[in-house]
Amino acid sequence: MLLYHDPRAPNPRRVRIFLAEKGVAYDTIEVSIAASEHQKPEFRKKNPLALLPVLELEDGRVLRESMAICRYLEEVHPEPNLLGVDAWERAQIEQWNRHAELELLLPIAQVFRNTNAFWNGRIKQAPEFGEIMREQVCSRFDWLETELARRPYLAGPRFTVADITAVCAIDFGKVSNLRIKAETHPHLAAWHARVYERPSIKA
Ligand SMILES: N[C@@H](CCC(=O)N[C@@H](CS)C(=O)NCC(=O)O)C(=O)O
Repeated sequence: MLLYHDPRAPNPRRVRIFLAEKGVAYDTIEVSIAASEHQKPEFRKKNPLALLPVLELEDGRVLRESMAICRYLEEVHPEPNLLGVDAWERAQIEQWNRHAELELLLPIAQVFRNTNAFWNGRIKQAPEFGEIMREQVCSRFDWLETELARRPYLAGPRFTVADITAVCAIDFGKVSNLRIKAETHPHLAAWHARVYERPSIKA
């Protein structure tokens, strides 16, 4: 398997952590977003949307969208389970993973895209919208603080894909000065430290 990724981008990191948890060997090709390599016709043959990650199988078939890739990997490498073992747990994990995508990763990415000089001249920016998204992220950190006071991981008692999405989102916030602090968010910070005990986090 071959993963097209950018080491600095959050969505490819989700897949790398997922693969590390599964213990699956794979090769990588770095596609630099900063150098606009993802816009080149060669990469667009893999993903016309010019987005990372893309997973290419041995037979040349390609998969894009982080969760589609994770679902495929879970089917072909069922252990350790990261997407749920029964109807209730699968639904819980889906719910929390969607929360992590829509309530954390999306607004955090919007802060970056609309306020950071990296995107100057690359996309149209709306800094005011970026600042509105910043407020939303801060309120979501407060909300997660209350949730994680009740259980060790996002979707329940064990580590799942929802934690992978959330940690990649939160870490990506740092570039926009969105940080969780132990003084204001002790349970969220403790969860983050717990996730960082896992070797897969270095992937
Ligand atoms: N929903 C997609 C999102 C993919 C995505 O937005 N990837 C970012 C990197 S984290 C990207 O390639 N951005 C390049 C750009 O916006 O030009 C997924 O999870 O795969």
